[in-house]
Amino acid sequence: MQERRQPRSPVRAFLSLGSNLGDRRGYLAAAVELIPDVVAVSQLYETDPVGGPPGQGAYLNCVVELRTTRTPRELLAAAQGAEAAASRTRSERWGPRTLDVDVLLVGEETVDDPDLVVPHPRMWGRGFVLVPLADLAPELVIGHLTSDLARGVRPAGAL
Ligand code: A4P
Ligand code: MG
Repeated sequence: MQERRQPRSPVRAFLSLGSNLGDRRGYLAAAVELIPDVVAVSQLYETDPVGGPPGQGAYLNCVVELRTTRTPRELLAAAQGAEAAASRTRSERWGPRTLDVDVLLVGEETVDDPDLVVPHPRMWGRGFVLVPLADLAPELVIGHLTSDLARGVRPAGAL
């Protein structure tokens, strides 16, 4: 008999989006259209770059919420599809980019593979992730979002 996959129950998932090159708002808006199962979008925030080469421009960041049955790996593929559609080229780590989409959380699932780690290992120490995440799921950031992290994250209106 053919093996069947257990149907997955829908869970809340969160992806973070960032852009600091070109038409930043346009890249974020196009990505939100491409990412499947989006049910909510945070406010936009203009944020000081964390890491990377000196002199790069400020980012626009937001977080999207999904209600989804997709696996973390399917969501990584969707994230990378959205990056490719924004003509992102990978040059240097944390360098300027038209679009970066990271998988933050997929329900309670954990993944620890070389090319995919969920929850995103750096999310809890980053204001540019936690401030927009707090718009959608304040209960998740309690105990993580300090005033130090929120510094350098400025409201930039709705998408
Ligand atoms: N990867 C592993 N886990 C994940 C995950 N949960 N979601 C792998 C997405 N990707 C994941 O990413 C490198 C590899 O991470 C991918 O091939 C994927 O298989 P990348 O997007 O190619 O490179 P990167 O983004 O330059 O590196 P990295 O380490 O992912 O950087 P981060 O942590 O994403 O940080 N400052 C501000 N203000 N705003 C920003 O948005 N973003 C970054 C990037 C740095 N500084 C920033 C911002
Ligand atoms: Mg990334």
